[in-house]
Amino acid sequence: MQETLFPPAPGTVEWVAPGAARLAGFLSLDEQHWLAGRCRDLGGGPVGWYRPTVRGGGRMRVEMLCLGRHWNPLTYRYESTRADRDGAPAPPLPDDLAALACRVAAAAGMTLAPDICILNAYGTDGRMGLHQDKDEQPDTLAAGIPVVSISIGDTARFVLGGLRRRDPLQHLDLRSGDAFVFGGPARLRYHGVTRILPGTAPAPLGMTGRYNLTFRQY
Ligand SMILES: O=C(O)CCC(=O)C(=O)O
Repeated sequence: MQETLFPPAPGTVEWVAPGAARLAGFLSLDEQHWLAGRCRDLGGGPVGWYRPTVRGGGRMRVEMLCLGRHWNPLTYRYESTRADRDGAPAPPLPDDLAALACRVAAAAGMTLAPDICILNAYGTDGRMGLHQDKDEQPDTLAAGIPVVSISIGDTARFVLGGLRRRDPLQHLDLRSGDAFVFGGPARLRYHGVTRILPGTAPAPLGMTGRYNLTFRQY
């Protein structure tokens, strides 16, 4: 499915697949501004952004910071410290960010008790290959507890596939302030980001590139 020419009206919950919804314009501009500042501060903090190397030696095309638990790109496991980087403990997931994720999940009629946030910073040439989020606990995955994703800054071309890598892909734009939720039967769908559209961030945010926060329950 190609992205439609006109974005959906703000405040709508647009089901793109069973269990997968885009909530366009979920955050007001003020909230986006606040969240961009939170991302900047967290990423610039003492345990901040780094560019991970994955199994096989490839470097990711994003900078990452994990809150709550660290996702180790070499083992594909969640760990308490950043063993693949500097051994520092994963910073805690702040309550205000966790509360925001709960608000998004509730708007889509789902519940989540987030204890992890993977915060990604995309440059204008950033992207993320097609993958499944399946490193949380088996019970979480089996229950279809959702992943909540929030986008800030430049628009991302997001792809949502099926449960098999070769399944057809839907192309969706995720704009600044949009949320995306995938749980239930969509929890293990493949997804990724094919490109960032430079210069599309709302001017008042004064940023280039994109932040994406994905909240998960371990
Ligand atoms: O940046 C996005 O929209 C997707 C991020 C993602 O797929 C992930 O962190 O697992």
